[in-house]
Amino acid sequence: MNTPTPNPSRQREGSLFEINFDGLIGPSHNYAALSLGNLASAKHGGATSRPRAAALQGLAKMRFVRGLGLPQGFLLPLDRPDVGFLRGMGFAGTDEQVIARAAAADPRLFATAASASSMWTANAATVSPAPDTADGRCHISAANLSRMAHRSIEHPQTHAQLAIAFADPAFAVHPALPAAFGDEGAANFMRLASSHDAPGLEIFVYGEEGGRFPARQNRRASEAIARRHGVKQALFVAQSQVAIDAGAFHNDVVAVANGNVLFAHEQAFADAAALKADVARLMPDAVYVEVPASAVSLEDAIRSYLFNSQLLTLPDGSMALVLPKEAEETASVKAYLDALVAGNGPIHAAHFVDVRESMQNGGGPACLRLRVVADPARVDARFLLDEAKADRLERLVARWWPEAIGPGDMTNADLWRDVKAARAALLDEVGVNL
Ligand code: SUG
Repeated sequence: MNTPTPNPSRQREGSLFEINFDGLIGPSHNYAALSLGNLASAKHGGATSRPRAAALQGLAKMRFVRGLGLPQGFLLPLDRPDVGFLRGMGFAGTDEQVIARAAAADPRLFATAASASSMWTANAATVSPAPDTADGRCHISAANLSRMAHRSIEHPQTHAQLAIAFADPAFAVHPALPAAFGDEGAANFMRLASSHDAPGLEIFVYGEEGGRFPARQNRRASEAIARRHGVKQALFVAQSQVAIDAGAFHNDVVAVANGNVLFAHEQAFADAAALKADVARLMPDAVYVEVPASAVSLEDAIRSYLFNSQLLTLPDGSMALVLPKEAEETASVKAYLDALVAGNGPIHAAHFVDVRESMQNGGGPACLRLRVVADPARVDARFLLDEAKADRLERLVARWWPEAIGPGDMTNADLWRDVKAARAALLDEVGVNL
């Protein structure tokens, strides 16, 4: 990865920017095959993870995006294993006893409590930027992630963290919706706007039950979020069953939007023609870049995570994709991208980053970030990244994060003691009490 020189002088003060808040990958990162319908997670269940390498890969990606001249933030990993959850499931004793007892008695339940899944901050919340909302505030709703047990326990801590990072009155931070209505946050949400600080068209993408895998996003949840955020222009769009059945457990596996561009696979939506017509009507300057199945099959798109890329507007106004290495290594996708950036379309560059540790659990570059359109001066500065902080975080990870976690380590009490100590060191470094 070549890191371009940052150019912070291009950032004007007092205006709105898109800030990517990446999940700092937690020390408990492991492969437990917890996500039905997520093919990468199923495939790597029981493999040995490398938490230290994972977190360093994530930090390298943050540095890279910052190096493109864009502001960069991060969110902290949640406290794992979640002892409170295990106590609720009937395990008692000291924290260490709860962990040891749960790990021995019910390995899958324990893995549920130990997952580092909060790294995928695209699922942390849905964000409606201020220009889109009736009261002119940026509304942020923590996602309940209720369709997967290990993810459903994230939202109380996530909400608490978002309330700290976005405490300024420019933001309204809401708790998660009731669990009956599955909500996956920004992974099932797209925004089109002429520029980040212009009023946008918010597109909420839901799934319908009845297929091979669970549909995680419920239409009523999408409608509730749009209502509570006071979104002025919203569309509600169904994912195609073919895509969910092929492993597109979130919409952001088959589509991504940025600025006035919607980049999507031909088979992403149940009724792409209707979506195109609505977008053209509501946002005449929108550009719909559709990738035909004849160029990239749904299978190749999902395996390579072509669409789980960050589509970014750079300070010079051009657009670039930040994609996983797997996209470069998939012949059909590489050929498509070469032609795309060479053409006259709106996307001018493709950069490839190594986030393999996250990819093996089904999380690409776009899963690892939550986009918040905001004035950086209104965000709690502890959650913003600069070079010096990135250096310190890398040193901390290198010192404290476990090198590897294999299936045999899950009952190792020393490992979990180290994992808790690693997060405590991080919180101490960042100065956040969570
Ligand atoms: O929810 N994987 C995550 C991946 C989330 C990707 N996010 C977006 N597409 N925005 C999930 O399925 C796997 C954990 C395990 O199996 O150990 C996991 O939770």
